Amino acid sequence: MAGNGFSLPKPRPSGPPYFSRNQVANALHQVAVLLELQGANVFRVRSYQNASRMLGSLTEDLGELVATGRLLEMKGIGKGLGSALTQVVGEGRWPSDWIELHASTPEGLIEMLGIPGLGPKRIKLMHEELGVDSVAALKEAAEADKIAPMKGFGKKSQARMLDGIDLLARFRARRRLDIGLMYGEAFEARVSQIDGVVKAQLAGSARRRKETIGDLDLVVAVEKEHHERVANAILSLPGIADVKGAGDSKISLILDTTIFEEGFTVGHIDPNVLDAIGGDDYEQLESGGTIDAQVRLVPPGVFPFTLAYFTGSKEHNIAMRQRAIDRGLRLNEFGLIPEAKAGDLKGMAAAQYSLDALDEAAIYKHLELEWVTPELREDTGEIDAAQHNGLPKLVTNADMRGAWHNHTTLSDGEASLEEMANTAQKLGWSWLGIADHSPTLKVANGASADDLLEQGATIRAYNKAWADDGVDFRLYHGVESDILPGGKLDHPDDVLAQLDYTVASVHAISKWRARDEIENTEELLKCIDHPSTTVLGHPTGRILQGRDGYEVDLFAVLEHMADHNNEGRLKAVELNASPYRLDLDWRLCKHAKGLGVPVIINPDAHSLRGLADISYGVMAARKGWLEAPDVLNSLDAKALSALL
Ligand code: DGT
Ligand code: CA
Ligand code: CA
Ligand code: ZN
Repeated sequence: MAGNGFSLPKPRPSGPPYFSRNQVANALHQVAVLLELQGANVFRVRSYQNASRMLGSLTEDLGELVATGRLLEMKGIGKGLGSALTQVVGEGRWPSDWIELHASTPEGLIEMLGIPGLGPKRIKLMHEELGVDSVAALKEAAEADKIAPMKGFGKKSQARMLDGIDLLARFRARRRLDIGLMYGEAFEARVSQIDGVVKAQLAGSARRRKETIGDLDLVVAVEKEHHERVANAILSLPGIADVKGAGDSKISLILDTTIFEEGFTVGHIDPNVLDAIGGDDYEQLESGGTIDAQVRLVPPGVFPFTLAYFTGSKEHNIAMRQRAIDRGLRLNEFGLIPEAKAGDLKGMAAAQYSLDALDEAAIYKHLELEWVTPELREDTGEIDAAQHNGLPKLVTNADMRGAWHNHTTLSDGEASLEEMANTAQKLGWSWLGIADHSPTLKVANGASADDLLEQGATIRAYNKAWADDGVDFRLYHGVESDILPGGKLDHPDDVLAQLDYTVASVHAISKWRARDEIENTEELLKCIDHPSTTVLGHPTGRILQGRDGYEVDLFAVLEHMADHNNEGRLKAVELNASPYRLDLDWRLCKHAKGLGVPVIINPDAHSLRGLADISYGVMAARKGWLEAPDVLNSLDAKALSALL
């Protein structure tokens, strides 16, 4: 198994149609790629590509098209392919030449397809000419400078391959939260629907809302006598690319995107940043990727203990277990067991003496603690807080009344000012801030001072109209100013002074990454001192799974911001909510809060859908212990305007 979902899925046990439209389209695409890898005739390759694309864009039911024979009449489906697909959908059998094609293609070549920017044609060439047959072999060849001299390759493409290999390695290891959650929620929903499942719940880092997810952990409550049947039903769900191990109570799987009936939609990021980290290739890597999942089936009475154990974190578990030991109790995935009764018994045998717990809250109660919300279970003080009634009342999506850092068509956004305002109102917000890019950022179509001020006039007109009509909504007018050398802002002071606020952000990432922490920190401090700087945007510039941020001493930066706030000048730090960024990191939110630096959760939306990414920022803020009063988003327009 190459880890990028290159395999023919198993038929659904429920009968025809044995495969979904998605699965068949995917299989056709893979056949085309394999044929190309093996150097087949271009027309043959193209016929599979076309058929895949055609099926992918169908709105009709595939089962019906096959049953009525209409599939055979469709343009782009020849006679041979038509009867092959009829067999696939109607009988649940893949054509033997497809199976053979998969079996005869070296795994290493398929693995290489996962490298961004590298297609089957060039893989085939390198295989034939240099004998490169795996990612590792390619890396070695590129490092030994053997790829560049090949005809049609060159130094640049050799360097890109090395970057791509690096990227692939990162993707392999972990997936971003938005992607992990999308898989996790789809998997949880499918397993929940299986007959005999009392409850299925996602645990692990996904439940704790970590910014990246290693593997999914699903805990399933099932009466013992149904374990085997439910385990089999899980194994025949769509979206399972491979089974790494399966017993009656423990299943280890690899999921691929065929788990999604509705396709694959994840969070958003600036179009130019996406380009910088690989553009379409990067997105393709994401949508063609897989994720590992571990499933545990347990009797319903044990479920809360197993759920708590596999939610973790490991550090939180260790602290909890110590607390249990202090009370003469043994805490594990099977129960909370008095040592005196358990004696030498182990595992489930000891668990018959467990204290009862109907839910997780009961486990915490046995240990004289309040229930700790999963986001906080990182052993950073939550157990102490839970003991002393000191857990924070965490911010929620419902607390969000607006956000400041969003783009329109004036710079690189997809939607107009009007459309953005409408969508914000539909989200139930009472204000929205517009902060388009500044002139220096040419790749993002940074707006000139004139255009910016004109946008301000439009905004004032809207605000007046809403006020006259008694509509409880207003726009704020800001800018996302590049931070220029010397910590300077990207517009003259008199222009900035006409705005409601300025989000100052670093975009010349490679330059900042080439410098050391001291220089970078000094530049940021200077920029924060500018009277117009209101918000420090995406403070490290990191792209999760994409690139590291620049080095900076954020403790010093936050302290500096705190000094300003103490003297009555609003300096807020952004928690950029794009799931690609989640920057400010949640680990630093608590420090910002402790220093009294306000946080603003910003979707950095470049489209209408991008506004909804704020929910990922809320997840990170919760993980960082933030409460509604700690984030500017919770203020109504009156209170916010007063701060400005
Ligand atoms: P991940 O998958 O790397 O994103 O992170 P997690 O937290 O999901 O970790 P994972 O999948 O290895 O294990 C799930 C949970 O199971 C983990 O958060 C805590 C628990 N766990 C795993 N191994 C141990 C262990 O050795 N000791 C303790 N106390 N708990 C463990
Ligand atoms: Ca996990
Ligand atoms: Ca795991
Ligand atoms: Zn932005």
